[in-house]
Amino acid sequence: MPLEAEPGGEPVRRLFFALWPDEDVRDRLQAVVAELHDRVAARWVRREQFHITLLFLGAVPESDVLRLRRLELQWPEGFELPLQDLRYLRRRQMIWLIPRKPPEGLGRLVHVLGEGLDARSIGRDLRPFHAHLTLARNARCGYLGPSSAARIGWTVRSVELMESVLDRSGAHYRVLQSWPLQAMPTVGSVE
Ligand code: 2AM
Repeated sequence: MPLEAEPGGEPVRRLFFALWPDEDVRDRLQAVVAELHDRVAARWVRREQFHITLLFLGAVPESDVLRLRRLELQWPEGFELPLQDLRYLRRRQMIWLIPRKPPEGLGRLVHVLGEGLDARSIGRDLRPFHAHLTLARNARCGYLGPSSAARIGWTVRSVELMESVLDRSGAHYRVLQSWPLQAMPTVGSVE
């Protein structure tokens, strides 16, 4: 299905699925920003806005928003998501934080989600998924070097349906729905 807004005047909302960090992970992400802040000119993502987009839906007609909120899927297990590498995308002027090796659990989650939406004919951005957390836009810098703070261990236990609301100060994100992933096996458990 195409991603364009629905014709016919039905109200639409700008939605995406994301991983939404807890306060502890936000603190550590903010520490990475604080470390870079003085040496890189950029529009930094605010602490309360940090997230990783899994699938971008774009303009979703109101009638599909309820269907999405009631989505029932066979969610995979939660997983550990280490974010350790800073990447500067010169052409796009963005700074990303990325996992050196995206965990299999992340790929599984994006796959389950994509299949689930396709089976329900809900349109989405079909571009391939590149795991990243955007730290900054309009960034102008050279080599970023390693960040001592950028060794973030994030235990992902849920997936979120997000709404992006645009106002004069830019985009604001809010969680519309959250689904728990399957519990991870306990490490070291003995039969
Ligand atoms: P970005 O951080 O790499 O820009 C909300 O817009 C979120 O959806 C952002 O995290 C953005 O990723 C992501 N996104 C993915 N595809 C998008 C698209 N086609 N338009 C706008 N945002 C998109």
